[in-house]
Amino acid sequence: MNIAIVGCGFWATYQVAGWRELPGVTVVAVCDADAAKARTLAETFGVAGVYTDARVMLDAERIDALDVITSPNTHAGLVLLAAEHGVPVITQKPMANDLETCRQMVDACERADVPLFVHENFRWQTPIRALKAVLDSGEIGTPFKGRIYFCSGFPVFDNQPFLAEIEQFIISDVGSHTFDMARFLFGEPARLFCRTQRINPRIRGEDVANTLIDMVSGLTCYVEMSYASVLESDAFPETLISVEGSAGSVELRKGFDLRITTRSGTRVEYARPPLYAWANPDYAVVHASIVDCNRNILSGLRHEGPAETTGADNLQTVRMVHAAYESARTGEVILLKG
Ligand code: 89Y
Repeated sequence: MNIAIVGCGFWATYQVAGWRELPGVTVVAVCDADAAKARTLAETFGVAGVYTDARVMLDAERIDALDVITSPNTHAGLVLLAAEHGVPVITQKPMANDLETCRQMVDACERADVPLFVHENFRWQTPIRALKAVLDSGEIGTPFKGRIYFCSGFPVFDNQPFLAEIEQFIISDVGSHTFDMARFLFGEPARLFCRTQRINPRIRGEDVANTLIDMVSGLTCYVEMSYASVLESDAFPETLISVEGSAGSVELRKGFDLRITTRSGTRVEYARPPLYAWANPDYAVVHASIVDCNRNILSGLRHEGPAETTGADNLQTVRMVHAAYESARTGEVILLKG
């Protein structure tokens, strides 16, 4: 599998390192409008092809997939370019900044018969998979209530300065993950209500969002997100989750402890992610999940099994993101079913 990368910024280093963990995969070319960035990434990983124009790269290289790691406003153009070249394409989240563009991307790839995947990695984190296994085992009975908590004061803008500039920040950047995890754990949403705030005066978008979601199953899920939290024990980048069911409860605490309580007592499972030497310690659990997410996408690319985070699947998560913005704007509950 020959992969080409477009976008050689902060995240690309980890994405390339993640690909290199998988047997049979070679990153053969990298591209960035900033030639120095492309050269640096290529030199770090010994990549032969270095480009500043994605079209030139796609014309010149024989590749099995294009991995798009640019800022969200450029995803659509690059996905359409890949579709035009008949090249399977993977894009970072959010697929695009608005729902209509996401739909067009999915439609264009379907029409060109080109597989489209979204690199949605949070659902691939070791502790999230372990939590899902507990739910699927039936040990806590039928889940009726969930809480997904991602609140932090971590200075995300230092590594990803563009996040301070975007008008829609935390729901689009983090809600893409938390809402996707809600779907992964609890099924599809029926309706939601969201309130947002901007606490940090130096950024453009909202940095706090609280969303109450009714799932089709009847479960009620509360999703809390913040980058304005001053906390004794900041869990960044861990997502803390608790679920109550008819026969028990499960809680994912900071440090990857999964505490499962039934009427017979509490037991603890440790759901620690693998530690890769190349991972940034501040993001270790997320970086480890890049490998598992890529492995799943690879199985889709090789027709070995279905990939979970296809463009069509991710449209459902994108609908939630924009329903949350609509709810915050209008003060209304937004229906999602159907
Ligand atoms: O961009 C975001 C993501 O995908 O995970 C955490 C992050 O880096 C900052 O919010």
